[in-house]
Amino acid sequence: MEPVRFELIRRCPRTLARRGRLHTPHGTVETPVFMPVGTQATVKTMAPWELAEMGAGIILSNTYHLHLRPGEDMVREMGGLHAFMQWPGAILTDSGGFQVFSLADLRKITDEGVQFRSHLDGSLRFFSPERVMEIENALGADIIMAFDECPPYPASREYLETSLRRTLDWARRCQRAHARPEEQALFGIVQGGEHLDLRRQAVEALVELDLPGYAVGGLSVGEPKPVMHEVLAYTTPLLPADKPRYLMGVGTPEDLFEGVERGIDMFDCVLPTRIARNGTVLTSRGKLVIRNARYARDPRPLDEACDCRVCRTFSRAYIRHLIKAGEVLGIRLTTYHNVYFLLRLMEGIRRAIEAGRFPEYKREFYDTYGYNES
Ligand code: PRF
Ligand code: ZN
Repeated sequence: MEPVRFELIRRCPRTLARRGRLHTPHGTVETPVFMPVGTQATVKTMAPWELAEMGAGIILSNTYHLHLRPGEDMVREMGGLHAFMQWPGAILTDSGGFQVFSLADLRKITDEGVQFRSHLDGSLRFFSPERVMEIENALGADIIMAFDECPPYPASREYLETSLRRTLDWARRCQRAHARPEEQALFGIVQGGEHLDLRRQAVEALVELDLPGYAVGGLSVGEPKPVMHEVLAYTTPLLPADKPRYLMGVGTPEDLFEGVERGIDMFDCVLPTRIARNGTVLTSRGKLVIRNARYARDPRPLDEACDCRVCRTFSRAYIRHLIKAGEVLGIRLTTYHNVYFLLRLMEGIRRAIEAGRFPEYKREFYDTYGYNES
């Protein structure tokens, strides 16, 4: 029995959008879903009960960061990641196959794995597929990602071929080394850059492994949007319809619509939490920079169309004041609202797919999004 079972409930008759349900050992997650990012075993500034209150069902955390600090042995001793951070919902851990390439110093990649220096203390480390599985098994997330290489954009065709061969070999090694397949679902990651034939090759090799889910990686790394859309539209129909598909590190409101339209079920992105900490909020009319002087005496909520606790309670003027004064509550409030905003957006998308009106819902969203000055 797979620990994570995907149930397909409904498909949009006019797009590739799907409405599904992900049954995990830590609850059922309605899809399409947005997963808030909790890199350091915390969704920055949010208590787990706040995430639960806003309706988050699954969050993402990171192998790379938790291995470096506090270390997976300590997390295991504390009962695993769920118990350690007191998050009752589902957790997915990314493999470090992205962070090693974006954060670590002095990387040396071989077929065996990646040697690198910790960005925290410079200590020498080695990640192989086997080592990463050991770490992800110790952390104990419900969904664990295979160790991959996320190549930069642009990269030469030759480099992408070599890199993909390695990523596919690593996926096979991850599956072999995975010690807890009954408790944790291992997802494979499709790479291949902008080359459709490489994407196809990646899908074929990974589907051969019959994994419980598949991710599309290597996108939103600087390529033009039309490239991402083309790769997605080409790749998702090649994947088995009865398995969940996860688009890694993608999550602007527009990207969520475009991804869902092309058959994606799961997303994660630091966007809502990151921009919240510099005082930017997502609203139904686009982004709003709350530090701006024009909000100094604005009695309205962050988003007049939002019913989150923050919007039901505080004015733009007050939140702007907190942020300007460097008060921690300010970024807690903007974070809460932003995560809530994306969770409600996904809820709206799910309802629209159920009602057979996803394309109309998308158009309605684009009609108002981006028109800030109400
Ligand atoms: N691989 C992994 N994590 C990721 C990515 C990837 O390609 C991306 C690319 N957008 C984000 N996070 N393992
Ligand atoms: Zn709100």
